[in-house]
Amino acid sequence: MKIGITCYPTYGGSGVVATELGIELAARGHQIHFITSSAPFRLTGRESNIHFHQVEIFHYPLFEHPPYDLALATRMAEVAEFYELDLLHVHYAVPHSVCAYLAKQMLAARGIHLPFITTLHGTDITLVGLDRSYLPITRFGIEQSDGVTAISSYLRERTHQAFQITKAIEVIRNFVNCDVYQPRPDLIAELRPGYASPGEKLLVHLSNFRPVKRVGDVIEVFARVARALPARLMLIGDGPDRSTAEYLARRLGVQDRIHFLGKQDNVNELLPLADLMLMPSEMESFGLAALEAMACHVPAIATRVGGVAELIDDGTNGLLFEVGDVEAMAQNAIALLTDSVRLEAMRDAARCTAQDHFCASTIITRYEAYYRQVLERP
Ligand code: GMT
Repeated sequence: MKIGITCYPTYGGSGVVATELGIELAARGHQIHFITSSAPFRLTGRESNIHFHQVEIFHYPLFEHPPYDLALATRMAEVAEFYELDLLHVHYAVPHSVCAYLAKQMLAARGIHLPFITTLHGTDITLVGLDRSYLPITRFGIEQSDGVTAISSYLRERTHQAFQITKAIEVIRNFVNCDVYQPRPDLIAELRPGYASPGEKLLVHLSNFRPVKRVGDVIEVFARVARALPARLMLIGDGPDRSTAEYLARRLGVQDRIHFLGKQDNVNELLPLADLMLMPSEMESFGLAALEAMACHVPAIATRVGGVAELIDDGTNGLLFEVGDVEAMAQNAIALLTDSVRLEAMRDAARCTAQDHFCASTIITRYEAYYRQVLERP
């Protein structure tokens, strides 16, 4: 198939899923055309069957806000026509589903049929799309999509409920390439000493440091853990709450025990170094970061929100807590980190969950089947 993919190409989970999906589909022989504002960050540019079409935005002094949506719709229509795309797959509804709808209508006027699929990821439904300024048009974009997928059952229910739509939504959960994300003893032996001394436990948090991730809770939990046992923390990612995290780390006296790594491309090499992940988010429609850690043999301490329970089975492959309960998260992290038998069992269970239920090999087949289903509709 010839598939156009649009996403936010920066460091969000929806962009990661879209890019990894494109890479996996290209590896299976499909022609993938990324139509985005910049090159998706996980692309190396060396992959076969992958093409990148940058959306150029024309700036004019009259425009207080240059109309990116129009430039994107125009580029989608152009690429679809020039490269004879079979379908467009847009990730994150706002504004991508509406841009795809515009592109589809532009081409329909010229006798070209371009179906499009929207994948809902999270705040496009739970936050941004719910704002009155976006709700009606987001609902319209979803309803006009030829196919809609959501990354968890939770998000599907939430969409039906919040947008009052009856349209069928296919649940296709997040995935991870279990060959790329896996425990690597050689790499651990080589790299871990750079982050933790022998005898120290290593915790990790990976996010885009937005308020929804509650990075402050990560620091609070870690400070309690570090008071109880020798430990270090790797913070991977960057975003608006980074300086708050730095300030809090200083206030709690743990700044020297934290590696602020910023944005990293090779998280698959860093995650396996850790013993435990912290993901105390206010909301996660799924929790891709936890899945990536689990595939690397690292269980997560997370919050019982959104679709997280579709990934983490409390007490088996990770631990779940109420949002903000940093005391319980810390005490349970300490108990787990000092019980090597239980920790090892949880690490094994985490890796098994990723392998058995969320491996790219299984989930990509679901996307391919769904594409065919949408294309075969009259
Ligand atoms: O915050 C978002 O909703 C956007 C998105 C992103 O681009 O970071 O994150 C969501 O998509 C991920 C990939 O599908 C999910 O694993 C995350 O749980 C989800 N984030 C939230 O729901 C907050």
